[in-house]
Amino acid sequence: MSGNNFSGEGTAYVVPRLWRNARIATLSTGRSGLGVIERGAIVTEGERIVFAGLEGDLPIRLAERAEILDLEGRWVTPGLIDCHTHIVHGGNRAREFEMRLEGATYEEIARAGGGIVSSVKATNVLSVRGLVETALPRLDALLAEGVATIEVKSGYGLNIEGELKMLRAARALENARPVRIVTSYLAAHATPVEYKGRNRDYLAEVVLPGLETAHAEGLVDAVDGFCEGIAFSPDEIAVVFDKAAELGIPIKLHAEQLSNLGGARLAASYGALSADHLEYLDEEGVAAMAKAGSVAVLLPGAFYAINEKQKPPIKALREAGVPMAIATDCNPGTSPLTSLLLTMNMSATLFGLTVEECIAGATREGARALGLLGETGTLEAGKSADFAIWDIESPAELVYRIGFNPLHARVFKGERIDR
Ligand code: DI6
Ligand code: FE
Repeated sequence: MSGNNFSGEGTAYVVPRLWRNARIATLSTGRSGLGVIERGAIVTEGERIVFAGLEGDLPIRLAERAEILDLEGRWVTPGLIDCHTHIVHGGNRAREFEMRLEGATYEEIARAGGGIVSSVKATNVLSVRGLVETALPRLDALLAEGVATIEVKSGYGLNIEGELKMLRAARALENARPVRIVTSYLAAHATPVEYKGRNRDYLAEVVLPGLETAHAEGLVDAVDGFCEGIAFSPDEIAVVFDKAAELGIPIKLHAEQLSNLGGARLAASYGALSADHLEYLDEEGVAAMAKAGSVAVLLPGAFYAINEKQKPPIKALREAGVPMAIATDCNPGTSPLTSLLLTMNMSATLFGLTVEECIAGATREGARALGLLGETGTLEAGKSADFAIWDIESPAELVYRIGFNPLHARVFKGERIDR
């Protein structure tokens, strides 16, 4: 895949690539809307974008020596970003899905040994290699739609070794495929059976020491938690966030998914990168997020799969200027979804996001939710050369279609990868 590096006389010289004859949606904040440039061109040098703009404005010094790739008028967007997933996990919960269709409740399923506990069992029996192998088909489904960056959470180990294994598997995905992986430590996802009714002991004996170990191994890009009646209270989550702050790790939170416990407010008080789900977010939570600059990560796949009726307060978020990202939440229980394109469609149809908000939510705002906006998420000079090339007539098609994939090719760190 390399091949455009010439080394001579001790200096490496990279031949720039000129991706010309393109209609580019830069998503640059310096431009309005999607930041569209008709008759656009992108120049990459190695892994970096060095120019993205009007082909007519191309500096001659770049154009002259570049390898030319004609995109034949196709649309180009930043590589997509799925900023909230649980793609590393063992097993599936199809049987549980069937039981729900037959009328069983979550509680009954959990009592029968199903629910999150069954995913913990199925995850902990696998090795790092086994976890990678079972995650790869899900990863490949996302990549086939032009995804370049994926956040992956732990949270189905619920013991130190299990959480470490999940994070090692997540990191290993980056070696298995051309993709950028960002990890979140989510040991505070559920209480394991052996700690039932003893959340504080679980935090003290597993979550906190596990975080120190995982961090020392370089496995943690962010710390996450599940703040919910069936999981952890704000006070308990605060214990985890205090440790994250002590270690200098950014935080994010599953908040206000099934009820309003003030999780988003708590997360915002720690300067959270994001608060995610947010169906039950109130005005106060919106204001706190706006003040902290935390991104609202919307997860319509989970909303759809559990047949939730309460929608996140999109209008209030919009009016308060809270940035909105969207993600698959790919997980075996509440969102067995591996399509970011379908997620865009759901965000529009179920939550009322505009086309622009959907595309920004799966690119620029996803990067912001991961603290990666300086590196990716828009097509601008200096950023990683991650982009998706589409066979579409207009960007709205990316959001409008249901179950159709118009990706022509993707480019990751300057290298073209055909589907
Ligand atoms: N919110 C969810 O919807 C999932 N986790 C979370 O924090 C549920 C995970 C599961 O049921 O396996
Ligand atoms: Fe989640």
